[in-house]
Amino acid sequence: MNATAPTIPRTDEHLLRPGNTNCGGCGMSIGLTMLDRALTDAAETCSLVIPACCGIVTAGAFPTTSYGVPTIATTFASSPAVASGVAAIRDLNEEPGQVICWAGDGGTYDIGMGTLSAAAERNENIIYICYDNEIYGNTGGQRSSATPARARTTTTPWGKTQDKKDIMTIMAGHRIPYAATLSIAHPEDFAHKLATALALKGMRFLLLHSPCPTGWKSEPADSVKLVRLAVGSGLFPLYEVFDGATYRINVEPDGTDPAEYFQCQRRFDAEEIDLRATRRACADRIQRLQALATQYPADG
Ligand SMILES: Cc1ncc(C[n+]2csc(CCOP(=O)(O)OP(=O)(O)O)c2C)c(N)n1
Ligand code: SF4
Ligand SMILES: [Mg+2]
Repeated sequence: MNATAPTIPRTDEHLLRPGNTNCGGCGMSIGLTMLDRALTDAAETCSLVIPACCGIVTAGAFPTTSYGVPTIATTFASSPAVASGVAAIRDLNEEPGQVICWAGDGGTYDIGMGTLSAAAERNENIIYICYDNEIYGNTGGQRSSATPARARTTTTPWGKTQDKKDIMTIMAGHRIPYAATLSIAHPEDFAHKLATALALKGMRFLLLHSPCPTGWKSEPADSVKLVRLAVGSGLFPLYEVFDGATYRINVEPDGTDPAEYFQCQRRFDAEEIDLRATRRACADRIQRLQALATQYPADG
């Protein structure tokens, strides 16, 4: 008997159903809704693989679920390995559909890094989306290696002293077919990158900046504004890397002062932040990407 991957044809069901328990203004909810739209527009089927994180709490209590597609809950560290197996069965049976890992930053930057790196090195045929809320949100807001410097978390009450890990460079270093950053403040760019990812095969890594009003101590209504400020200031650039070799910047920073981003979140003490150093770091980040995009431009 052939094992079958748990993909089903899309119905008029949404990927994220109404009535879930996510906090108001949660970037992950908006990201899932935008992912749903991209899949529907591309008439794609999918199954989700989700490790321990807010994204699996979203599903709710058995036998009900907030997900309208087949969803596998995995242990914290194993979602890329589980997704690799599901995708291998799908491909063996020549079935259609995408296997999509939907994982938090803790499961991606930290505890799942080993299985993620292994799946990337094998160029597994999966889409991996990290919704990066820059903390372990589900367990009370502890720091992760995605937490930016100076952010106060429950385990860094005086502000984190280390910088955010540059996971895009790590993933590009695996020379996977596609790595890109996403923002819920730029829906057309989001849709374009999902369409690009869906058209490719192999390991595709997408990093979504995902506001978390609960952990960021921000107003739920400010979520989209916040991540727009992050793109505009160069704190979270929007770009693509193909095969770890060629680069494209999708939205140029607009001169926003990063101070505006910090001021809207009580996880930062504005007086503690060295704004001159932060502005310089943003400029350096963009200049480095511009140099790569000029020297090694992506086609088209
Ligand atoms: C091996 C292991 N360690 C710790 C936990 C507890 N745990 C569950 S979810 C989570 C935090 C997840 O953080 P992240 O991946 O960033 O997702 P978020 O909660 O922010 O959505 C932790 C520490 C666990 N389930 N398994
Ligand atoms: S804690 Fe943060 S990531 Fe988790 S559901 Fe609430 S807003 Fe979303
Ligand atoms: Mg998180």
